[in-house]
Amino acid sequence: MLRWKSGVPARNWAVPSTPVAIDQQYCMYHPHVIGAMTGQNIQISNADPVNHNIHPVPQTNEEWNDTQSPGEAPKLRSFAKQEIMVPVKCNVHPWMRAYIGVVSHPFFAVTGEDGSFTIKGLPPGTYTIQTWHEKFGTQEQQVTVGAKESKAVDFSYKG
Ligand SMILES: [Cu+2]
Repeated sequence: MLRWKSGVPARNWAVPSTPVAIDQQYCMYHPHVIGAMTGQNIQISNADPVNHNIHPVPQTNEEWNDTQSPGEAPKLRSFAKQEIMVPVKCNVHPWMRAYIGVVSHPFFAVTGEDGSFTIKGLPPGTYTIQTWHEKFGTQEQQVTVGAKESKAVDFSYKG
């Protein structure tokens, strides 16, 4: 997960109307890491033939948990405040874990299988970009982007 940590102008950035999906399947969360804007809906679904109980454990947002039985309709939930990251557990299956990054602006991304990411539409300026990894923590870099300019930013983690 990456986001612009500082430099983004304070603005009422539009919240995407499309929810971010998280699915409970084979007793795992898919995907393992998601990013959502503050106030953006997170759509939780259960594809398994068993009950799950999704239970985010935030530090600054309100905590909640929800039982979802097999075949039950997807639920929509959201977080009001920025929080990097909200760990998610399942009250039924102790090994289930996911992480939700809640960001106050739309300039964030979750890396793909190959580690790549794209963040579009950033206004020109100087920014600090921060990465987050479940095991290897955070890293930061400063980047200046001009109007209509594309910049490549590389991070490497030693495992
Ligand atoms: Cu579960």
